Amino acid sequence: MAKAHRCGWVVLMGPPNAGKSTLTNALIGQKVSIVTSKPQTTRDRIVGICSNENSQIIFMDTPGLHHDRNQMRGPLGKQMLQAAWQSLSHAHAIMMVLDADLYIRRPEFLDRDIMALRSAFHEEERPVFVVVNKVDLFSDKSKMLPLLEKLSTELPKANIFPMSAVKKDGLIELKKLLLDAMPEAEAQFPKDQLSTAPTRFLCAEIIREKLFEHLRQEVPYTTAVDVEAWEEIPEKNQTIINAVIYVARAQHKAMVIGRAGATIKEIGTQARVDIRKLVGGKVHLELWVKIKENWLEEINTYRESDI
Ligand SMILES: Nc1nc2c(ncn2[C@@H]2O[C@H](COP(=O)(O)OP(=O)(O)OP(=O)(O)O)[C@@H](O)[C@H]2O)c(=O)[nH]1
Ligand SMILES: [Mg+2]
Repeated sequence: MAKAHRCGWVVLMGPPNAGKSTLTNALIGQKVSIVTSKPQTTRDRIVGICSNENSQIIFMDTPGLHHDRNQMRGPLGKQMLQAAWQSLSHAHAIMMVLDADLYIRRPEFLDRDIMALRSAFHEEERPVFVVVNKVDLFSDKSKMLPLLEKLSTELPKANIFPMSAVKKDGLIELKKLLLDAMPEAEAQFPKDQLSTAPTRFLCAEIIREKLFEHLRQEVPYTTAVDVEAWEEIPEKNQTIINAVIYVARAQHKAMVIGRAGATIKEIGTQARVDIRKLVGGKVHLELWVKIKENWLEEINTYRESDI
């Protein structure tokens, strides 16, 4: 008898910088969500789709939930919280991603984060997977035992899963467990579709990733990117893209541009390499920096209408 087709939604949630976007990309096998070493990189729900002949799992990567609610104030903070909690309501299974290395170095942070987890998920009926990520960062795996014990005591119904998203250790096993948790259903998206995000949005995200990588302290948090113009010239196999980097202050504009334009040039060069992989063919990328003091109040980023 033919195997029933499974299809369902999985949400990735957790504290900032735990590796949710890295894990999303690893599960999809392609980069759909940007990754940086700075916390609070992801600002929206990012949907990545993993299909094969008998199944389709739709992953929702979400913004990290900061333990300090004050860090998630204002329209941007509100939007980030909303993206995370709304995604949770659509999920058939929940994946909490935690940074194992952080809790081994700073055990007191686990109590803080586990309290939030317990209150959110102790009566959860859906399958909960607690991914204990970044285990590649320490060779003595016994260091993990107190952490695993505490998690299984506090979250007795959860499936605790140590792994490394960067090294892809444990990935196949995790996918199998997730698949078993998916309902029998037909595919909801074409099997070759990797994300529901429009290419223009993914392009703006790539530029934002490079801003996070090149700018220090609070500056990347005060920037937003908007792709204003997009022109495809098939006869030249070229895409011309104009994007605006919004900053909140004149001082930040100078930092984004850098001395003699060096920083923005580097951001543009690196972004173009990744955008080429996304769109194929030649890419001509023009970046502009504009000051818009209240861009944070006027957030109008891409919103998904499919769920
Ligand atoms: N060593 C190691 N580093 C990892 C692993 N997974 C993620 N990282 C690193 O952790 C940092 C944060 O990764 P992200 O995937 O952006 O984390 P996130 O949870 O999506 O973060 P926010 O979007 O800011 O909430 C990056 O520097 C990653 O390279 C892992 O398994 N091992
Ligand atoms: Mg992220």
